[in-house]
Amino acid sequence: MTVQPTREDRFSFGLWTVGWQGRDPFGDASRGAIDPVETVHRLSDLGAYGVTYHDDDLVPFGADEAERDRIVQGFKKALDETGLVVPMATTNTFTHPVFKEGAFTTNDRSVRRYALRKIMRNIDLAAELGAKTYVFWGGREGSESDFGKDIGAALERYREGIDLLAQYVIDKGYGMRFAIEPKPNEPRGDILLPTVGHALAWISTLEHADMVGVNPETGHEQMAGLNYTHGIAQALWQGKLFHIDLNGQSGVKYDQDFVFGHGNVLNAFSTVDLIENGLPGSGQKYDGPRHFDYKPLRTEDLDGVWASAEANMRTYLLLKERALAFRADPEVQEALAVAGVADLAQPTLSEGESYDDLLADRSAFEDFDPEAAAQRGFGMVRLNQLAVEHLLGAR
Ligand code: ASC
Ligand code: MN
Ligand code: MN
Ligand code: MN
Repeated sequence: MTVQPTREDRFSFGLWTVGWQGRDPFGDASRGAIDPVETVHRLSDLGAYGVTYHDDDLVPFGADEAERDRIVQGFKKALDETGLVVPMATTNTFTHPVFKEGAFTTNDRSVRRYALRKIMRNIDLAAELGAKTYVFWGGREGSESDFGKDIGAALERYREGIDLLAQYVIDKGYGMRFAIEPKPNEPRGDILLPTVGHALAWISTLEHADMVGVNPETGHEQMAGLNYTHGIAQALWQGKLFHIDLNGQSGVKYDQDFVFGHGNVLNAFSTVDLIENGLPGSGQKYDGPRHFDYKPLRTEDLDGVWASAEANMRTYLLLKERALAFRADPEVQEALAVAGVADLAQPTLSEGESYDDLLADRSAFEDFDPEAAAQRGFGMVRLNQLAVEHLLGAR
């Protein structure tokens, strides 16, 4: 069983993931900071291909130009030495208290203008580092009071901001795409664009909608009680799955950011199956990085941090192996046929058939026997059990 990650697997990690020091609302940091240069080397040794960052993960907030330059040069040197790439970058518009009421959508216009400048500055750096995707996670865009925010105006300002940044990227020739990352709540009581569906609908209103997609995070959809695999499937079908944040979550509660698979493991299995096998009916397949956005548990020491990074990749590769075996199993293929899964790819009307033809087709209604059709068993439980048995390594 080969579970050794390689560059071809295209695993990537945020600096902020392994770098999380364990600070939570109830407790102080339980670990020291890790230098980004060390992170690049450790991730490379573990077999990852990419590293991602928020501006402030790399260069501490408020550092002067000379310090910024020194840090960026050191980071670039580590990338050169290891061959690691920066596929994606993003902005921290949530930690500093200046963003406590929002960034794109705060009621304070001066903070909105400052946020745009902070983002543009990091987009320049992201382009220099070769990033092709720029993520927007609007953790502070939202409210706790339904009376404190004009939601319509907030969505307009969000649109104004993303439209401006898209125009900036086009004018600069950066060749970058944007990915909006939904989350229902935390840190704000209610966050704007809370789910993949909300984000997709809002994206359709943008001036450069073609260059804006989504970056769904496993746990964020599950915090809303939703099925992550369905969410990324719809985004994929709409040509909008630009990036993914894989992690683990156990039900509807605070954002746990567990290791991928440490939570709803059956859904993690269907997630990997979808990523690796695509949507058979429409032939669409995700081809971006397998990015992990998790937090090593606060209980871990530094050795535990690197072991947890490895755990994400091992889990992914094990699930990938199971997914391939599942698809290749003749009994699974038979169960899929009984369930009629592939039949759904057949259009409901024949080619050239009109609704008049449908109305004239007596077999579709007048002679159709709904009682007989209702007798059909789809064998979904058997199919699901086969998935569980493959997942458990029993087949
Ligand atoms: C991001 C992103 C998140 C948050 C979180 C910060 O950029 O994708 O989910 O920031 O990781 O702790
Ligand atoms: Mn999260
Ligand atoms: Mn994320
Ligand atoms: Mn996160």
